[in-house]
This record gives sequence, structure tokens and C-alpha cells, in this order.
Amino acid sequence: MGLAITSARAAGSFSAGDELTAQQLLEIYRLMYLSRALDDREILLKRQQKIFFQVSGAGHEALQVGAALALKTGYDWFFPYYRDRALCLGLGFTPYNMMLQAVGAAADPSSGGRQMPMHWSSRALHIVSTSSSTTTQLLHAVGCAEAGRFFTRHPEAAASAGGDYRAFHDVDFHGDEVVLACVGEGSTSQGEFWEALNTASNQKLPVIFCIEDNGYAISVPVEVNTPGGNISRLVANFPHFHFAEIDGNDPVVCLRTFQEAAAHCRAGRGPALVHGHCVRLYSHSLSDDDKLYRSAAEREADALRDPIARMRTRLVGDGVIASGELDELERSMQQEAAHAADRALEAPLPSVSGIKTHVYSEDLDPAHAAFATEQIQTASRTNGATAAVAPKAAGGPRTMAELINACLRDEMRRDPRIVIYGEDVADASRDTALAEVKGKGGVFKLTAGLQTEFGSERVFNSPLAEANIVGRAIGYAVRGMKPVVEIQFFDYIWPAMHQIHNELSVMRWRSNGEWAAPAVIRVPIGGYLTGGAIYHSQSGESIFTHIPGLRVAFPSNALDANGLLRTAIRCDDPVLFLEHKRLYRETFGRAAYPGPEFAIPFGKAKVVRSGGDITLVTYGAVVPRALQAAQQAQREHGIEVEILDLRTLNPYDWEAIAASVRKTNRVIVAHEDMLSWGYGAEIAARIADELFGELDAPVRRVGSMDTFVAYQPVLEDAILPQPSTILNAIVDLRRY
Ligand SMILES: Cc1ncc(C[n+]2csc(CCOP(=O)(O)OP(=O)(O)O)c2C)c(N)n1
Ligand SMILES: [Mg+2]
Repeated sequence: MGLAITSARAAGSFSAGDELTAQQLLEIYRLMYLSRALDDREILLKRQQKIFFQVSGAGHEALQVGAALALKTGYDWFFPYYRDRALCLGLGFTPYNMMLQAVGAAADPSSGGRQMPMHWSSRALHIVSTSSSTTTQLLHAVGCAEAGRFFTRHPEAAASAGGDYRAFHDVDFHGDEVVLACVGEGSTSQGEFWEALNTASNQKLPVIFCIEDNGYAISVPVEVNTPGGNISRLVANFPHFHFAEIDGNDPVVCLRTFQEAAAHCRAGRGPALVHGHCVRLYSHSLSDDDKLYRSAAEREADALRDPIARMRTRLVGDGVIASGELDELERSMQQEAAHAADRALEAPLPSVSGIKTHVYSEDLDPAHAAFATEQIQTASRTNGATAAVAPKAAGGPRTMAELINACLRDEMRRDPRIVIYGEDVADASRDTALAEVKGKGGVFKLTAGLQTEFGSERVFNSPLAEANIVGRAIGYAVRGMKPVVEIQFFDYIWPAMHQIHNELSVMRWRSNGEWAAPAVIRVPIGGYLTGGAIYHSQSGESIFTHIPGLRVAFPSNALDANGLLRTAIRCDDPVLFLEHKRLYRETFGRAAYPGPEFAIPFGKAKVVRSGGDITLVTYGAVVPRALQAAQQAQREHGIEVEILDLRTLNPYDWEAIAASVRKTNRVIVAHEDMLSWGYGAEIAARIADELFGELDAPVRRVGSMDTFVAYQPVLEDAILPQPSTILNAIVDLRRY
């Protein structure tokens, strides 16, 4: 028998219904065996200390090969987890590329040596970068499926456009694509599993959830993670799903099951969940020893269910191939694995000078002058030549809330790839009421009227689940869309923190620039509300400026909010856009509508008051309070304070800070957030570090007390920094 051994697979070569040929059965075996051979080779390398981590797919091969062969490489979309070697091999990932990741080579196509082995990524194969965090990828898969559907219904949105992030995101979609997301059974305990099923079911999305049930989450058995020990029984009532619970050790059963699941999804009937019972033949990883916690009898029973041994017996028993020929095939697979490893060990290592590449977009810098239409506007007042391109201010003063809403509206008109969703952001609870009701548009009304103008496919409510909001946004964004999502209150951003910290911000870096998730997250933040109390007054921006890859904006007035939000939307990095609730409708900082092209670059502070005695660096709701304090300091003490409004916290305008400190030689950093470990600590430390010789006095910080914000206004006033707190600091600092 001729054994055609190929690494790549022609899409659709395993069609449903037809009897499998001997060639196809051997191809299934080849992929399974090659996967195991690669695991075994990696284990050897780890023992020789030539690689640094090893986790295997041993025992999961049948399920994964079944999935790979039922779906279409580079057409469907894939969100694997760290055991999915056989899946990725089946999709066309080469053994050499796998070994490049194991050794951490520069040419590792998944991450350039940044991620552990088995953390997959390939743009060509539509494999979206995998993290180690369990379950997060299921929400990305949901967002990815939503984006595919959106482009299918609105193909005009896929057109490329210059002048913003779209220039760097080619869109690729088919009307009937399927998204596969894989996860272990232990990981179904995570809330994000249920949040993903929720939206996939509600929206009848073409996502196949594959549960690779090996009965263990490291040492924790399935009954601890899953009440009753069977996830299929728990999920059975989700509407629109196609469910299958199967023997995940039989690759032909697996293939047929995934073909049925894919047919259900492609026909638009809804998602599918394939629950495959498989075995974990090795320990969880090479850092684990399952003899410490599993009985010998149980381990021996699992070994008897080894899908490769079973498939071998079947091929030989059914006369598909002679035992000797199969031995020969296996030897060639082992040689292929060894050869791939040997070549990878020779490959050049990543250069240290490239470490920071792809933390942020290398293509589009939000600090770039192209976003400086603010300057153009200012220039136009003195120079008629630039007036033609200047944004047009119009109408009377508008609040920050109104100008944020105006920016969202203008950008949605300009860019058909923008979708807006979050809790309560829609106008009408149900579409049928849209014509009748005035519209809600968010608890602070920032998205008012947008569903009415742009329809329910572009502006819609999300479930009450913050990880769902951000996780789906990542899926949308990797497909080239621009989700501009709302977290209702900063106080409730924490369920999304895992997605923000471990996924959104790091997607570009960990995939070495292959994928990116430039979503915008708008978040009302802060106190001074008189009664906001603990859960409607929180600050905490420094927790987010501590995350590389994430831009953070924090405007203090209506015009800045409008211009910075435009930059946030058009740029190619993920942005946390913090909107101070107290400033939404304040008289302070109102401005005329600046027109649909008004933008402010990130990282450019604004001198909101000039002065020669003390520099006061601040942002957000402290800006008007600092202005009050500065006026009083001048009136009562003759002290001239220069106030810098940073406007964006990452990046921040170090040059402006340094220039002002060189002039005044005294500096206060003031913010609403708690003093200790707050944003000011970093700025103060850098000033002390780099401008020590310029200082005539110690760097002073002003912040709230190191406590929570209380409900009773007497307490709230004492906890948060007031103009009087700032004034005291100013007067005190002048004494040096
Ligand atoms: C959110 C999160 N918590 C904890 C871990 C550490 N961890 C890695 S794998 C794992 C067990 C996963 O078990 P399961 O989902 O059944 O997948 P399996 O490894 O058995 O295939 C744990 C706890 C992690 N990676 N992510
Ligand atoms: Mg498991």
C-alpha cells in the first residue's frame, strides 16, 4: 500500500457521509501518532534541559484529529487550548514550527519565543493566539463568531480604509464559517464558560465548544468541578445547541460527531457542544506527577483506553495495513519529530533588543501628530491657510456627556466596523419598542439615541457579565472590528480584569504582532457624588496603567473627552477610556461641539493654568479642584501654581512634566485615588530619579485617604482630596 504522508491537509477532504477510505484512516492515524511522537520528543528534550516546559496532548489525539478533519483550515476559526497539538497538526501546523516554540526560537511563528510550548497562533490557519488562562478563549470565540456574522450581513464594513486602525486589519470572512473553541472539563467551572454558552445560545452563533474531558484538572477530579460529574447533563437545557457526548478515544466517532456539529452550525441553527471522554495518559505536565494523587489501578485502566493503541489494533485487525508497515510508518513519524527537534535546536534565539516590540502597535501610534487636529484648530485661529481643514466648532456649550455621545455618533457614521454594547446601553429593551420609547442609552445616557440611529446589530445590550463584555470584544477585535464597549461602573470592572490583564492587553505581544485586540472600553469612574459610597465611587487607574499594552485615557473636560475618545477609537491599541461621572454634566469644562474630525493625540498634557512657583500635575476630577486651590493660593498667598492636566495616563507626557518642574523647581502630584501605591507614586519617583537636581523641595503627593469611599457626605468629603487639601499642600511646599 502506498502511504502518502503529507503535513498539510486539503480543506474538506474528509466529507461527511462517505465511508472512510484506507488512506483516510491512515491519515487519521498518522496525525495521532505524529502528535504523540512530538510529545515524546519534547519530553526527552525537557529531561535533557534543552527546553523549559512541556505539557502534552497524550490521550486527547482522537478527539482533536476528529475536530481538525471535520473543519476547514484557514476558513473556519480556531481557539485551541494548551493540549491541542493533534488539532493544530491536523490544521496544518508543522512539527518544526512546534519545536521552534518548544526551544523558544526567534522564528517560533506562534510567539517568537515569548510563550510556552503548545500556545498556538497562526494567522494563515485562523488559529488565534492561545493563553495559559483557562477558559478565556471561549468568549473570544463567541466574539469572533459574532464578527463573522456581522461581516456577512454587512460586507461593506470589511472594506479597508486609511487613516485609522482599519489600514492594518484585513478582513476575511465566509457566510458559513464555524468557530471551534476547546477546553478541558475542569475549566467548565469558570464563569466564562457559562457566559460564553449564554451568548452563543442567545444569538445562535456558529461556535462548536469542544470539552476534552480527561476526568482531571491537574489533580482535581471531575466530580469536584462538575456537580454530578457530567457537564453534558448540566448544559442540556441551553436552547439552540446541538449536543453530543461521545467516546473521545475513537477518532472515527469523533470525526463524524464534529461533522454533524459543523453542519448544525453552518446551517445557522445555533452552536454545538461536543463532550468527548478522553484520557490523560501522562501527568498534567512534566512539572506534575500523577502517581502522587491517582491510584495505580486507575492509571492502568486509562492506559488501556489509549486511543492510539486502539486505533492501531483496529487498522491491523481490519486489514487496513499490515503490522510491519505500520511499524515503518511509526518509525518515520518518530524520525520526523526528531528531525524537527534537531533543526529547531539549531535555530537562532530571539534578540534581547526586540523585547518591547509589539507591546503596542508598531504601525499606528496614538501619540502621533496625525491625531493632533487640536493643534490645527488652534493654528487656524491665527493662520487662515489651515482653516480649511480645521474642525468646526458649533453651537453652545455642551457637557462632557453630550460630547462623548457626539463622538460615538460621528465615529459610528464614519466607521461601519464599530459596534457598541454593554449593560443597558441600548435605547429600547426590546426592538419592538424602539419606535415607541424615548430610549435609555446607558445608565448615564452616554449612548442615548445610538441604537435608534444605527440599529440593533450595531448597538445592543449585553448580559450582566463584565468578562463576557470584554472577552467578546477581544474576539470582535481580532477579526478587524472595533468594539467600543461600556462597563457600567468602574466599581464593577473586576470580573473583566482577567480578560483585560491576561488577554486584551497582551494579545499583540504574545503573538509577536500577529494578532491584536484594539478594543475601546469606556468606563464611568470616580467619586465626589455625595452618596456614591463604596461601590459607585471607586478610582483605581494605576492598576490599569500597570498593564503593558493597554492605553489609559482620563479626560477632565468635554472637549478633551471628545478628542481623546476619537483617538481611542481610531488607534490600533486597546484603550481603557475613563470618564469621570462627576464631570459628565458639570458646568466646568463644557465646550462647543468641535466637529467630526476633532482629535487629540495621546500623551500630550495640557497646561490649564500657567505659573512659576509650583507645578501641579493632575487629571480627571481633581483638575477643577486644583484650579480652585490655585486661584486661592494666588489670592491669599501670592503663589503662582502651574497646573498640568495629563489627559492620558498611558502614555503620559513626561516632557511636559519635566519642562514645568525645571521652571518651578517644586511639584505636587494630585489625584483622587488613594495616596499609597497610586498613580502619583510613579510620577513622583520618576521626578525624584531624573529631576533631582532641579528640585528645591521634596516631591509632594495629594490623594485620597487609604480607605474606601463612604456614603455619608461628611465622611466622603474627608476621604477624598478637596480644594483645601490641595491648597494646604501648595502652601506647605512653598515654605521650602
Ligand atoms: C484561570 C486559570 N486558573 C488556573 C490555572 C492553572 N491550571 C492550568 S491547567 C489547570 C487544570 C485544567 O484542567 P482541565 O480544564 O480539565 O484541562 P486539562 O489540563 O485536564 O486538559 C489549572 C488549574 C490556569 N492556567 N488558569
Ligand atoms: Mg481535564
